[in-house]
Amino acid sequence: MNKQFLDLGYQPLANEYLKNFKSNQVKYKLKIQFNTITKMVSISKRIPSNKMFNSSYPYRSSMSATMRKSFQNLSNEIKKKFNPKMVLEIGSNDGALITNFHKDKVIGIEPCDNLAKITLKKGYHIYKNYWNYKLAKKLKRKHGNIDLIYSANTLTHISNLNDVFKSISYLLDKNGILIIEDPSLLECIKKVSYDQFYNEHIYLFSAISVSNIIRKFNLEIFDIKNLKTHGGSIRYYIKKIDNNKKRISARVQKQFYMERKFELNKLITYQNFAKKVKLSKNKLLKILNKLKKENKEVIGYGATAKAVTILNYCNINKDLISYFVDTTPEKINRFMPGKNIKIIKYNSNSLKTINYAFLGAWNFKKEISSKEKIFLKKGGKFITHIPSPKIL
Ligand code: JHZ
Repeated sequence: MNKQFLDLGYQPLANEYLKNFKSNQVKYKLKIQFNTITKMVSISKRIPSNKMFNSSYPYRSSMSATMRKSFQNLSNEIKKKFNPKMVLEIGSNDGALITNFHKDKVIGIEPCDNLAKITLKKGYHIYKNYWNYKLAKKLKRKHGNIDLIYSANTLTHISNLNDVFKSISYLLDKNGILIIEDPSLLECIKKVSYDQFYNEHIYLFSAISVSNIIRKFNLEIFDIKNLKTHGGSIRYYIKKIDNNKKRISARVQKQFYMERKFELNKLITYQNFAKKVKLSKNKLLKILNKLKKENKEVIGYGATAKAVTILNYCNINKDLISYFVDTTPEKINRFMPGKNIKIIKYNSNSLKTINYAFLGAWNFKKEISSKEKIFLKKGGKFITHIPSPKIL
């Protein structure tokens, strides 16, 4: 049974960066719910995939050194540990992972035409499709069973999870491995990172909820890795239940233990989280309003989807954050969704005359801090809302 616990107000599509600001940009009610039976946390209103993931999707996985390194490390691990005949990536984006593999040993699935083109041009084998059973059948006819399927930050974006895992289980070799990684619900609760919720993130996974759903399709988690990426993610290593060759790592039980310890299986945890979200909003607004009173300019660093949730939920306008800087070509000279706040192309002088920068990309704090040593040295300050709003 679904129980709503958080209302983040009206939110535009998190990656709909308009060229010209429109005060009537379409917004959707964003409410978050917990299923007391499956223990799944999800948003209550689903937007059709083709409205969000189309030929002008701006998010590029390879825009940060941190993510490029993470995908490179994973591809080395896959080659060394599993040595698969073929890797299939669901949601290959601009190729941050697949370009680490030989062109004949990897297939990408990417429905966004602009992103698919990037890897197609490099000679990779890409299917410009949404992931579903029909596609899985087509792939099986063409390539046979696949021995390694990988997906990062994609499956949580697909509404019909039963179809997702049914299709994977159908295509995966009986001794095959499925690796998925997505932001961790436990980390979100601990860090009060409510900005992990936006229309694209239909689900926020925990080991408990993933395990509950995949079991229906003869799949089980055999290992888990906690990652620092995207504000705390979990990489799940999954196999078929009837494949007894792989033993279940102790890390899996440890994760279940931690998630139960933090009571991720109980509604009250989410109700308490919702209270903390309200406090976080008030505290952030207090900081920004105080700086405004003191005539201090604040800019945003990293025009993230996450920041869109914050701006629209807290009703932050350009009087509080005057503009954002970002490196993504697809976002530059556009407006933060739902807000009259412009995104300016980042360059090494972007922070030269700036004193305060709000970390929209707080998940890259380490990478950004080491890049912005001069800013910090001259007394520049970052502002973050994680885990609690403060000037760093
Ligand atoms: P980043 C997206 O969310 C959307 P976002 C999506 N739904 C998802 O699941 C997650 O990714 C994984 C910029 N930047 O990765 C680049 C700089 O400008 O936190 C990006 O626009 N300079 C698919 O948007 C943004 O910040 C820098 O030095 O919340 C980071 O976006 C760095 C490091 C980043 O994802």
